[in-house]
Formats: sequence, structure tokens, C-alpha cells
Amino acid sequence: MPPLQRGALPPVVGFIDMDCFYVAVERARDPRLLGKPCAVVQYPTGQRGRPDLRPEDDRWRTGGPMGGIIAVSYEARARGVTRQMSGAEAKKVCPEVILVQVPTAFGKADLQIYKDAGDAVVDLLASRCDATEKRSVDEVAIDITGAAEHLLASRAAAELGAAASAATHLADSALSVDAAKVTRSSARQGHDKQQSRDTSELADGWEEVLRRAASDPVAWRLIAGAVVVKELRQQVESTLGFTCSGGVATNKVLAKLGCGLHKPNQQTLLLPHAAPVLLKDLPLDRLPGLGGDFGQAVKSRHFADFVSASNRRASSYRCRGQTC
Ligand code: DCP
Repeated sequence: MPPLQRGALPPVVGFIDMDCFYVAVERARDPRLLGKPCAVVQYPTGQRGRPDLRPEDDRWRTGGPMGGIIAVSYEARARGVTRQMSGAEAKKVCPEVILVQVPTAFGKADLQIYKDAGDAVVDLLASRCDATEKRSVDEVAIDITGAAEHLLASRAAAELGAAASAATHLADSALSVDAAKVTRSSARQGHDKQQSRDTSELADGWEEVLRRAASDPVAWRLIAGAVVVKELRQQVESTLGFTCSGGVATNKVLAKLGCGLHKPNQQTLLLPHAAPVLLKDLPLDRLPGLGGDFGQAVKSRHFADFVSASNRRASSYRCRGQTC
């Protein structure tokens, strides 16, 4: 294994995104929901004087007024339920779906149980990370450089390679490149490719990666980082009962991008050489920060739906600016 040169190499960055988070929190509170198609719905607005529903109250809704869906279990996604639907629409496409309303306090949504669960995840991750950065209620970027270096110093290379390759997709594998081609909205709905977990496809490319990593300290550290993320994800599940997906790369943007490629309960390693392969056909809206209105503005400015096309247009603008 190549010698470590702390400080001279890029950091090892992980990204953790909880799977169907509000549903997971409800499932941890009520195991009857486990394995079932279910969704969390907002409280009905415009209904003054309704009694609040505390977290411990029966919050299952079978009919009547309810708000829109804000979180969907993967079992319900497979049956056609999406976040854009109302509770009634969800019941139409999937009559067996269980709808759980968010708790309310003082007539408004009370999101404390979800915030507390997100904080518990961050606290647990912090115990083994150099730094944590909460990016949303259920997303955390983690600096795992120290933990990765510790593994490199304490475990055999073959053991690390075997552990990483058994649990981690490579971001430039055929399966990942295919997964990257879908837009953010279909990714959210859990498209087929994203949910596939064929182990032969998972192994695709790993032999070559491990061979090359023997003379590439950056890659070795990232491979060790994949093992750290795998262990952290296992710890989150065994301690808190939530599954999550993970990404590993040398920066937050790429780690998050990798994380979103394979969900739920999977993880992806984005080695430096894989970035151009992955970015080539990536829909612009898959890039962190470009999912909403700003992404739409960038798309129309560059007349481009894909990262590669937008790059080409951006360089041709620069070129024209320099009269070349
Ligand atoms: N959420 C919300 N309103 C929205 C979107 C999300 O209240 N319009 C809440 C419910 C989600 C949580 O935030 O569970 C996290 O949102 P994500 O977009 O990360 O989606 P999920 O975690 O539900 O699903 P996935 O497994 O696709 O990440």
C-alpha cells in the first residue's frame, strides 16, 4: 500500500442521506409500518379549531381532509405513490397504502420528532468523523479523512478492498452511469435502475480499481473511506433503526452526487477518474443546487439539459469573449 502523506492529499469526504426519512422516523416509532407501503401526509390546512395530534396520538388517516404527501416509503413508490399526490390520490393508486399525518401543535405541523431524529444521526456520525455538516433535516456531509487513515494503518489492504467492493457501487460502472441519466424527479420516485442490487453489477470494475489503487494513495484513502461509510451506515441502522444511503469522494458536491445514484440503503464511491465519465451525460438538475428554479434558469441560459452540453456552451462563450 502506498505511504500516507497527511495534508498533501485531498480529504476523504462522505455524504449520508437518510432513506424516506419521515417515514423511517414513523416506522421507528411504530413497527406496524415496517415493510408496508406507507406515506407521511401534511396536516390539513384551513380547518380552524381541529384538535392537535401529538406524536403519541393515533395519526393514521383513512379518509377525510388531509394535506399532501411529503414522504413516501419505497414500497409505496413501487406501487405508484409519489410525493406530488394528495392522500386521496395515493389511496386510488395503492388502496393498501397507510397514511400517517405529521404531528401538530398550536394548529401547525410540529416537526420536532423528525428534527430530533436527524440530530441523533448527526451525533452518532460525529463520534467517528473529523467534522460533520448538516445539509438538511436528513442529509449530512462528513469529513472522514482521519477515520479512513486510521483504517489504512490498522487493517490489511486486502481486507479493506474486500469490504469496500462488497458494499459499494463505483460511480463510473455501467449501472451507475445509467442511474445518473435519469432526472432528479424520477430518481426521487425510485426508478428501476436505482433500486437494482445485483451483486455482479456491484462488482463491475472493482478488480481494476483495486489493482490501480495499489499505486494511488488518493484512491486508497477513498476506498478506506467507503469502508468507514459502510460501517457508519450499519451503526446508524443498528442504533437508531434508520437506513441511509452514502457517497464517498474528495469533496461534498461529488460525494452528494455519488450518494444519490443508488438508493435506498446503498452507497457509491466516486473516484477522481470517474467524475468526467459520470458528468458527461448527467442531467443538469442532478447537480446539487440545480434541482429547482436556479437549475431551470441555468438550463435555459445554456440551452442545455446535460452537464456536458452546458460545459461545451460555457467554453464556447469564454472562447468568444477572448476572440479566439
Ligand atoms: N420533506 C418535506 N417536504 C418536502 C420534501 C421533503 O417535508 N417537500 C421532508 C420529508 C422527507 C424529508 O424532508 O422525508 C427528507 O426529504 P428528502 O427529499 O431527502 O426525501 P426522503 O428522505 O423522504 O426520500 P429519499 O429516500 O428519496 O431521500
